[in-house]
Amino acid sequence: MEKLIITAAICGAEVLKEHNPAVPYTVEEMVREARSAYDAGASLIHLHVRYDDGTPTQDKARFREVIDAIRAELPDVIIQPSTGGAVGMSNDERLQPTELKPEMATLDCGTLNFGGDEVFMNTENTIKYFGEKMISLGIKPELEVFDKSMIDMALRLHRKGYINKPMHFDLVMGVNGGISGELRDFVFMRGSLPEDATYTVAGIGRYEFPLAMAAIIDGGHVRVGFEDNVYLSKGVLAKSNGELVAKVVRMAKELGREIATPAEARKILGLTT
Ligand code: KMH
Ligand code: ZN
Repeated sequence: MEKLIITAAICGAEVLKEHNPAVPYTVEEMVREARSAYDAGASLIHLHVRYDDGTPTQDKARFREVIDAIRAELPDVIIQPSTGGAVGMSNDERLQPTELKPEMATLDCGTLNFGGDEVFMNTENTIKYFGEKMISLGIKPELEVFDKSMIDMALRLHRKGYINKPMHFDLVMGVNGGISGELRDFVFMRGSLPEDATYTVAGIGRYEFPLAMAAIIDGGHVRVGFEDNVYLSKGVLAKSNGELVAKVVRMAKELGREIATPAEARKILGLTT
């Protein structure tokens, strides 16, 4: 079985210090959290950025500042900026970090309710626009799918030339508005992917570790981090993203799955450096 790529989604756009005081906002805090995840075994950082007061932003200059600071400490880690940003941002606002030509970026494959009155908008034309942009800049998309219909959309847009193969999916499961994170849902989602695709699973909240376990057994990859879940176990806040990564590493070791280095992760994902 392939080695396990662990992604750390260290910050997100919605989670706050009120939820867990270790959620990073400043550049220094972002570096601290990236390092803790890397040292524990993460090879890939899924990156949102904030201003110092915690406000989410897709500002290119802020992304550059955070990426440069992480790179200075962790030269080989894969950095994957979000193009999802936060609910309500415009397409061009969201796309700003792609101008920095990262190796990867997320590409969200459909619209979904996001709790309360929030709607995370990704129309077909938005997905095409983002897909074309990533192809033109040589960026590998991580296809964020929050439901089965979004896998179908990604496959349709691949056939139309907006997304290249080999495709890499992130099965985001348990968002309030998307598919839930039960094992039957995982089997359905995973079974709907093309044979030549790779995937990672991001279980939200209490689904994080059960779905990590399922993906480890299945040969998939795993995403954890404060963006998705702030608890190490029921009622126990994680002190760092690294603690969440370390738990996945322990689970993988018990199941005999080795952890990928960034170089090995690049090979598995077909990234060129
Ligand atoms: N913050 C969510 C609205 C992504 O990074 O591409 C979107 C999100 C997905 O987090
Ligand atoms: Zn994200």
